[in-house]
Amino acid sequence: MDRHEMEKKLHKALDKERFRHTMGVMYTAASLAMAHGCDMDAALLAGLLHDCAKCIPNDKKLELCKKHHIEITDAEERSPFLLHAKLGAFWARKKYEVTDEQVLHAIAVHTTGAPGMGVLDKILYIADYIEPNRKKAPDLGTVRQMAFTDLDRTMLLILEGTLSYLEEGKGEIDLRTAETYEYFKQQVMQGKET
Ligand code: DGI
Ligand code: FE
Ligand code: FE
Repeated sequence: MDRHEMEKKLHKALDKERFRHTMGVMYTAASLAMAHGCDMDAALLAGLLHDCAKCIPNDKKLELCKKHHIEITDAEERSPFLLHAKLGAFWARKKYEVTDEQVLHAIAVHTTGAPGMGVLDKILYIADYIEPNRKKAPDLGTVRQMAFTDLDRTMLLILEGTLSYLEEGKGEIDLRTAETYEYFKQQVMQGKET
């Protein structure tokens, strides 16, 4: 299946706003790939499909994960929207015929992040946060500028923002998100020492 065919399929599967966000993430991921010497086609594909499982009811997400033996953490059980990342990777493989494991991994970890994330994983995570249609975060200007020069520091900045948002009582922190934050804190500290 080529990218334009996928786009048509997603246009039906997503609501208008999610589709607009998807296009924003796709092109932002491509730009970040250019800036950081990463495969642009992989970035486009990851951006295009990252939220492909977003627009289904939460109970259906849980049901589908159980049916397909996709692991559900305690935090995911209580906040099933988090599962759209793992389920998205599953659908990217099954419904959109993606075989590139790096693309599938980037989709699977795009919401919580993961320790040891690769370049494509970071690009998708960051593109999701900074794409032009996003307007809510207070530090977006700084994050957008930093994204084109330093992926690790950008990850840390976004994770700090996400954790403080969740700590305000906006949601339960998944273990993965906390581990990812610790990982990037280490990465950035080590980078400063050398
Ligand atoms: O699907 P999108 O809205 O485009 O973006 P996303 O998949 O990155 O999801 C963003 C939301 O996920 C944002 O509101 C913060 C939330 N989030 C990230 N990590 C965690 C989390 N929510 C909870 N409850 N726990 C987490 O660890
Ligand atoms: Fe998402
Ligand atoms: Fe998204």
